Amino acid sequence: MLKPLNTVTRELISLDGLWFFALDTSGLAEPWAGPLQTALEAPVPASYNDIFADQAIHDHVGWVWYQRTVRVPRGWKGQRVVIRVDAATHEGAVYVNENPVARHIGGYTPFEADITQLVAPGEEFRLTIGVNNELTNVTIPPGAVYVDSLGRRKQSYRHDFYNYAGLARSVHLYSTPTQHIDDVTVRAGVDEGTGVVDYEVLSHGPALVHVQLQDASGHVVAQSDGGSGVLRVPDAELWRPGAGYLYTLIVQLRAADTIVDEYNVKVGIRSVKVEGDKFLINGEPFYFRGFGKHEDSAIRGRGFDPALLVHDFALMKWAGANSFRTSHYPYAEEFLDYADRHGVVVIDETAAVGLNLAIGGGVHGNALEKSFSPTMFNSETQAAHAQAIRELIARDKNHPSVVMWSIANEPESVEEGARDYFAPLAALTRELDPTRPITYANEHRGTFSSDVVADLVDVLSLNRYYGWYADTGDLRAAEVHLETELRGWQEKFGKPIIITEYGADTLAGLHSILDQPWSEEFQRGLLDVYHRVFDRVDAVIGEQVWNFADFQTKAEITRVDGNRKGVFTRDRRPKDAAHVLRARWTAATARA
Ligand code: BDP
Repeated sequence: MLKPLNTVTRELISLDGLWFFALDTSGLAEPWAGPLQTALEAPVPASYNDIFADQAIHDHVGWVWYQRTVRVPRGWKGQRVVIRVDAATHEGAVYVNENPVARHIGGYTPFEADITQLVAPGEEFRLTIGVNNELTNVTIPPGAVYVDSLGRRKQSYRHDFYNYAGLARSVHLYSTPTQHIDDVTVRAGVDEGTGVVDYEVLSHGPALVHVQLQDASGHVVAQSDGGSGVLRVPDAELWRPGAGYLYTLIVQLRAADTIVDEYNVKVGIRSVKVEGDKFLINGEPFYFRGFGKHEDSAIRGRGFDPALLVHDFALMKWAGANSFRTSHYPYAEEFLDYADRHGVVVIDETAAVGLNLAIGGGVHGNALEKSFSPTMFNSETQAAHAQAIRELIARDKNHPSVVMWSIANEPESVEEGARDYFAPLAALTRELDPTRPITYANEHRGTFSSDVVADLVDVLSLNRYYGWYADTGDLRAAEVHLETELRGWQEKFGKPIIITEYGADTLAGLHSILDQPWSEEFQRGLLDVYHRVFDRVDAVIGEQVWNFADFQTKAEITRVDGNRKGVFTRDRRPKDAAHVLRARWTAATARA
């Protein structure tokens, strides 16, 4: 799934802006059949929930409708016309005038439709996109829709972030020639200083493939003909953490002397490998410092905003972070493009969060029934999960910043059924991408002795809350228990360990001289404890604090206007803990 681009043969129009908007409760039988009868307008990209001052829209369960008119540029005669939706959370249905053209389930990956036959250059058409926010036991992430005692439809879910919905990323109309490039896969590695770039091009039509690799100043360093091949770059300038050097692969379809189609892919030459308990980037041990994040901000919800993107990266750099995890879903592609350019290391996660009846929103409970069973997370859920993995890798495979796939967050990993559920998914991930290590984020019930999934992955990613959910307020006990557990994992598996979550809810401005949960001092103190332990356990090769910033959740009595484990507030002001991280992480950067 190639991201739409302007090239010498392709044009791109953004359809972002204000669209007409209506809930399906407005009594419209076929909202796509004519102009939407509504007074509401919704911004794209943005989640719709917090935009209107309206509880019913905020809480809506089901379909909503977006509509606008689009004029196809008259210069697109003879071209293929495609509509591309970067994300419709969680199900999207696209109509061109009254024609259904695309239907897609999975709220965080793109989809598109070739609409050439339905539109005419120079003319307008009506574009309607339906978006459904319902989650069930067979969607990724899972959830359940029920009818409450007042007869209202409600959505429940087990993940600890608000179920924001709508068109939170861009929508584009783009053109390609009829003979065109369908897909490009690049796998770059290093062989004793020589960059080795394997490429594969899928194209439509008889034209021949020619590829050229250019360095950052536009010099051709290698080229080749044919749909697949290997390019060798002596003395390659490597893509490194902190220095995202990028080459450009220019892919052309050529017939006689004309360029039939052209597409460009940024290429970072780097190697990634797990060896013993080390994570190697370009053969050197890498230590992950950073955060679990969310796409989350006031008003926009999960809506993409380039100002927020640049600011978040700036704050991560200020703190001395070198990496983040796309917890708990694939982020907008713009995040990865930026990370590629700036040398930020990414753990890329699917939206498989909440496959665990024993926890709800991080608050631990007891499972009354098994998570993996024919009536709960079953073979249909597993098929949806496999599809989520396929779409994640199809979208993100060419990004050098992505060094590892995380196939799930905190699934049930103790039950026997977990192994049957995850073994095929781990195998699928490896088959789709043999070049990157894989992991999943483990929750605390899955200890080194009870977890039945950990041996399927290369890196042990542990989310741990000693001092918070366990040993609440007791940092001395937290230190002992954390260290004992980490040593247990180290001895049993001999694999690298990243603590992919650790932290404490903290109300900015609340202070205490005691170990008082929710105070700024407690958050700092907890981070200090964890850092001391990490520095004593050799297999620990990374620390990613939960969370970068406070974020919205569903209404819960354990949440105060959302989850407050942010090191920054929701409007991105530092709590005291941010300074602790900055001191530790910038010192580490200076040593490296
Ligand atoms: C973990 C989850 C994360 C939660 C966090 C918490 O992975 O999504 O937000 O705990 O409870 O269970 O803060």
